[in-house]
Amino acid sequence: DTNEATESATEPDGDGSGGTFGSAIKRGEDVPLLTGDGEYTDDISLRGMTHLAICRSDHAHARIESIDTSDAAAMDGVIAVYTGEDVVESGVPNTIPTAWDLPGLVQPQYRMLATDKVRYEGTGIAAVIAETPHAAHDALERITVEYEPLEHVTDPVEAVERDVPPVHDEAADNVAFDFELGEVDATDEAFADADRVASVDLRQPRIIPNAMEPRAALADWENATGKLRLWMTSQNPHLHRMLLSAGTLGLPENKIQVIAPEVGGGFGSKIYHYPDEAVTAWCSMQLGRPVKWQATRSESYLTDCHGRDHVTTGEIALDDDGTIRGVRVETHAGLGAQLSQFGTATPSYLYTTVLSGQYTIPAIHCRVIGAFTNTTPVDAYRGAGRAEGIYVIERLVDVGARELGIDPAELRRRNLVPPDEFPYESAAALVYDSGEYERAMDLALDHIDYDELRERQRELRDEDRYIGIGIGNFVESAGLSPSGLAGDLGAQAGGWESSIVRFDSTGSVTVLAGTADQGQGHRTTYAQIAAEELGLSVDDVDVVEGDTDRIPQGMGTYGSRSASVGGGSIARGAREVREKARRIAAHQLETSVDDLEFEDGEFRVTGAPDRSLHIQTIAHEAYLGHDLPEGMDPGLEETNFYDPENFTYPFGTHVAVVEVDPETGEIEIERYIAVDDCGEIINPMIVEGQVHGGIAQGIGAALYEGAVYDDNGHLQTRRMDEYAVPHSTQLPEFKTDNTVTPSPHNPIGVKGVGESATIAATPTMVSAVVDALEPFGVDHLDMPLTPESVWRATEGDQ
Ligand code: MCN
Repeated sequence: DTNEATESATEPDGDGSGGTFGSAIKRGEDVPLLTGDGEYTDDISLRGMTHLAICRSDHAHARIESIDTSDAAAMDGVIAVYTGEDVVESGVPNTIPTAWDLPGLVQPQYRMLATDKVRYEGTGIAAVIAETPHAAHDALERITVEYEPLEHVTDPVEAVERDVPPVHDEAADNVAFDFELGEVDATDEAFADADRVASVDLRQPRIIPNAMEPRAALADWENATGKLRLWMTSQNPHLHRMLLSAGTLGLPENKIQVIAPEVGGGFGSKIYHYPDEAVTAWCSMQLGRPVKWQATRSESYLTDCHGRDHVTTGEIALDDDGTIRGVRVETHAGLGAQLSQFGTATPSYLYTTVLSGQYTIPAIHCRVIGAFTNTTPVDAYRGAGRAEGIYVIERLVDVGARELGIDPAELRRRNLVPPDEFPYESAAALVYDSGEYERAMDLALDHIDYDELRERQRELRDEDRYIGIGIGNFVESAGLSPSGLAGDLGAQAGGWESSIVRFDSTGSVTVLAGTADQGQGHRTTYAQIAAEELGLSVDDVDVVEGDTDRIPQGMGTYGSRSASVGGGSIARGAREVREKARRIAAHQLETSVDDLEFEDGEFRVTGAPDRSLHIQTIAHEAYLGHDLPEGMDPGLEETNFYDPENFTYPFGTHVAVVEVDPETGEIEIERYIAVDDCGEIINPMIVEGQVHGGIAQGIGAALYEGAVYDDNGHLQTRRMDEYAVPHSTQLPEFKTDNTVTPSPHNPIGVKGVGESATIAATPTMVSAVVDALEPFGVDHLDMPLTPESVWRATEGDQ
């Protein structure tokens, strides 16, 4: 039931296309990655390189009384020890800026190294530079910091409601923002008029992203040219260049080169501009020597931005016939101790705007209180905001179905946005581009013979066996554009993407893309897009990403935007290249452009097929420049900027079948079906891989994961054996399927897929377990659904 992988690039098959778009071509990038030839940041060494280790606070909240670095500085191999005061004295701007403003946002100072207070365990206080990593880490032990401990708070509700010393003096009540979306009066009215109201109180725990490669940076400051080269684990080198330049280091962008070599996973955590990479760069600028920093695994757990951390009350208003009349939500969102770049956008716009899910809901109102807490900063983790929002609406639909005694699939069906309503403007302010929600839902339910399985569920209950069927319908806003809209809402960066499509004189093509892969397979899928447009084989196309000096502009990889925005840009650029080649062909074949057909890379004169020129021959001619149309410049390449007119809206339905053992609380996942619609599919095998990974992370969040802070504000889950991610043996075989509803506004009809399954899997799993527990009167259970919490629920103790 999976897509067959072909051994190598498929041959072009005509119609102006290489026929490679849509093929399950094996990922070209995998051979070096799997054989150890991939070059990651820590694999790079430079002459005279030094090593950085960062001294971090072991208090959650404390005033720094003194820092004594003299013993550390005197150790063998130690070159320098710097504190936050040294950074201040150096005169650099020294801010870690947010990238998304909100009305009334409190933006406290965020510096590279703390000088006055530490606000979460892991706050950077001092930097040790040594000849070896070991010497640098050993020296950390010799730094003496005296603290005056302060009361701390880790819970976003307590932060706002309890009388605690504020995390930042600027926000006395710990409220960074108080955000509202939707019509409060219309929603109140809908609730007053509706036949029934159901509600749910829920928590979405903090998730730690767990990329396989911990963050790393290598900075090389060149005194002679005043230029900084920075290799780093980045999902968006151009964004890092922008954020580092003016706000942090005081350098113009053309004096910074950011290079992201191979990056071993990100899941959002490598989008952000953290203090650590900036400190690495600053230390190199001080010493005039290369400086490398490689986070340890525990350091990553402690300092990589976490995800989620929501405490929510949701209500749904319904009529007896199952019509949803309104939704009302209030959420406390934990932001951590500092504002990460998109830590403001994630729980506000990205979260609230998907609260309509796949349904026609006339009235929606949501309030989000963004709270500072003494914890690691929180930002976008795979599914960012959309995952949290879809979780809320799907839980609400389930409790609503229970309240009305209507089957949960049926209640969903009655409220789906019908296909002829697109483009559909939801009450949560999004305009969904296209969708066939019922088709995808039916396909998913057919895979499990839904009605029969419901029957079996009833029979098994008589035998004290408890199976549950969970349904997760999702729609996702992917792509984060257009730029003008993002700007109106507070973004400090654009939503466009840029690429260069370049033929060389031998007829090979290089695609230079502003996105940056961390495992998604861009080198393969981008080659497929360009090859398709140019009538070539993917073997003719090289894809380059992740170097701001080679690729002048870009925005990066997040928000499942690379295929639609990056890929859209490449397709547009390739089409422009093709049109220039057509004009050269027409000129040399002495015909008009309208008389040329393009097939298999060949321009043929209509009706005279022996008169033809291949696009690769034209590339050679374009660089010779001997015989071009009058006024045409030589060369065959195009730079494209693409700013889409809307997000794309992937959607689908996931279904899980579980059996719960009430004696032990153990959950057995019997079936897992994922039907995803990401528009036109560039590479079905890569899409399936994305869905598999996404489901694993969604199931992880539902059943196992969650950061735990103890009473002292210490992170208890700081190692792999303390933070449970699912093993492959704990996951069932996934059955994946697709429907294809093209995005009408995207040049290649694609929608994103990178986050879809993470968004869908979490509510699907919770829905399944709660469904199994219906005979025990359980309406909702908070994640993670550990055996203990499930067992307690069966005992009536929730
Ligand atoms: N694709 C396709 N056809 C489509 C849509 C996508 O073939 N209709 C392909 C794309 O060409 C790309 C891949 O699927 O190779 C994912 O595309 P897209 O949905 O555009 O997502 P991005 O490439 O922008 O990746 C970002 C997304 C996010 S936001 C997170 S988080 C995430 C994810 O991707 N983190 C990942 N998937 C990940 N996969 C790996 N291996 N590692 C991560 O850190």
